Amino acid sequence: SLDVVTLGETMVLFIPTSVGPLRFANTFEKTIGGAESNVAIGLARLGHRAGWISRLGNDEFGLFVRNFIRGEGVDTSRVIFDDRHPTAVFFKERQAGREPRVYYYRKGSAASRMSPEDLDESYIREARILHLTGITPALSESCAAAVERAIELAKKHGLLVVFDPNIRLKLWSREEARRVLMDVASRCDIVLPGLDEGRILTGERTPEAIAARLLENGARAAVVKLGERGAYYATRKETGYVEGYPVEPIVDPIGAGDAFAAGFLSGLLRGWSYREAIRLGNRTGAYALTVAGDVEGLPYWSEIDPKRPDQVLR
Ligand code: KDG
Repeated sequence: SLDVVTLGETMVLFIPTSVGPLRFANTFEKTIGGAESNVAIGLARLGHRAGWISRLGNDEFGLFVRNFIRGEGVDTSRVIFDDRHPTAVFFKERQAGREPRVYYYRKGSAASRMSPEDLDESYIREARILHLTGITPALSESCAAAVERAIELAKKHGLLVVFDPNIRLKLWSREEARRVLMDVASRCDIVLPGLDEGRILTGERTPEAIAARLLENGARAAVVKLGERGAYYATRKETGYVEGYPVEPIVDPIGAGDAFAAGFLSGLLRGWSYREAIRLGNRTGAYALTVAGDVEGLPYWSEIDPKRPDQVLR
């Protein structure tokens, strides 16, 4: 049985070896990126059993993505290979001193064809936590329906449902993202927005007001991620700030939210308090900042030295 089950799209990711406009980039490193598989890989490295549900093209890149994720110890037994639609790819454009730009080639991908029928109730039922992100409902109507079905099954079988809004404005407008994601969030137990995402979703400015609105909207807990300043959380019983881990220099912030989710969920699975789980999430998030890819920075449990809780060891 699984600790965490998740579903979403994972793409082949090409990262130029040079900095500057993509049109001049001639050599690339090939890896993978996908918010949900990033979280699953992070959890597997921290010692948990994670399962990732998706569709991949029945093509070379599909096999690469599956083998990569499976090689990290994530269960991929429910991945469906689609003969008619391809595996998606995306590119990062490295910009000096700034966050990389992302270019997707994902329209009509195999994963965008995910649907409620792809979900196996007996598989989901066995897990303790369902992790979802707001990327999946942005991919297609059938993906949005799959997310709804996953929530329904999770509730039926008593899983904790955790939701990272992961707003991707290359996939839809602010207005649509807000409408759909607030609706999804209303059925989830824990919501994990970044500060900017919280502002888009609720129209509020401060972490306190954002978290309060997410609780009113239906969540049991909200954690607003504040980068190097850590995170603010609120439940119906407690609120507070949990300090962060400044990292210097930041190589690439993309994927830090997923690394946060992996650490946070690991803490919850270990039975820790919200505060302790968020502290671990802040720490695993900091590791992700140290590399250009999405998953290469995710720490192993053996690197998380509990005797040195204030340190990022790399
Ligand atoms: O959270 C990181 C993700 O954004 C990245 O891996 C790619 O899943 C991805 C997406 O859709 O942006």
